[in-house]
Amino acid sequence: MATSSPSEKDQVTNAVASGVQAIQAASSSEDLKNVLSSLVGKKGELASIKATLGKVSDIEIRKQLGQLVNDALGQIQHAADARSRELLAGEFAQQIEAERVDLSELALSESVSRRRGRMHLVTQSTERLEDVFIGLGFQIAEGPEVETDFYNFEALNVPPSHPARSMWDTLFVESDVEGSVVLRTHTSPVQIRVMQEWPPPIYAVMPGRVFRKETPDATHMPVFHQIEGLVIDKGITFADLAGTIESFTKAFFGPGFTSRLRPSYFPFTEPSAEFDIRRPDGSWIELGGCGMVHPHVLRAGGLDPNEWSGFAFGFGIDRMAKERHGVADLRDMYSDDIRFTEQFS
Ligand code: FA5
Repeated sequence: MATSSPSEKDQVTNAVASGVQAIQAASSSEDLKNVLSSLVGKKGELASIKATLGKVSDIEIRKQLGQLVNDALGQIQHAADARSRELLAGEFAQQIEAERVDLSELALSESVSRRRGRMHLVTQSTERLEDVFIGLGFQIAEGPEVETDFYNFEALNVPPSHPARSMWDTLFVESDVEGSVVLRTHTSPVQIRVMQEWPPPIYAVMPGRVFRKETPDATHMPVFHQIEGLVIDKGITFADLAGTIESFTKAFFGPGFTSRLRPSYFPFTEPSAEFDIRRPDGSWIELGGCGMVHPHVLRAGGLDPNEWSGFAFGFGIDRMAKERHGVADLRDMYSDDIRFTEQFS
């Protein structure tokens, strides 16, 4: 029986031995991939032995040699698989270590803690307003942003087709009865909800987001924030309203600021006023509307106007934040432009 020559056998054995050695020496999965392709690829030593098989005339020897080369390829692949598992496990452990976040270090590192985020200017102003009003004895209430026409208008003495509806450009929500659900145009509907739910006397402020169909400009946003105030007690007069606005002005803006009320019109208050505050330099800023709660509104809230009286006010938080931080354009506060936000961090 014919056998392959010892030199060809040795060649294959040596190729396997040096191949396995190269595989063991591979230092990364990437490296291993290259080593393996040079060993078993078309230009590898085993491939060149395989290529010579065609020239071996003895079929038996050709078969033996072919088997030998195939076994050698199998051994190399086996060694490569084992090395690959080792390398991957090491690389995975390395990756976990590299991505580990040491939270204790993060809290201690000054440079990292200086990069902390900050609350939005409007959130900061809202929290400060809440603090000031809590200091004046008020409680905080909140209401839904999606409101019924009843709470947003009707209960506030604005029946359908009332001309005052045009004071607010309303965004409607699709509903079974067309026009009966709106995105609240102001925080005033929360007055009604509070009156219905809280037994008087009531001293409450109600901050929140409101929506109007408006084109954004330096002083107008389609989505902005208001804070509503409601006081219901026995014997409340317009003087209490003026006094509260003045106390708030001094507490929020500082002792150098004063307030004034100008006659105005809102369907839910009678009499109604706009209130402005005077800066120490003598200039005025318009803040919002206010007035004595209209008897129809007290009734919608379930209160007897002969027993209870009160005042309400509502002003724009975004414009106050703009004023407090010297921001020229309301739109900048919502731009998420890093050059803007960095100024306040
Ligand atoms: C009202 O919304 C009344 N609900 C206020 C009120 C409450 C009056 C209780 C009486 C009693 P007005 O539409 O004027 O009123 O809005 C109040 C304030 O919200 C304005 O003075 C202004 O500061 C702010 N504001 C109004 N529209 C915008 C807007 N598009 N963008 C930013 N702020 C606005």
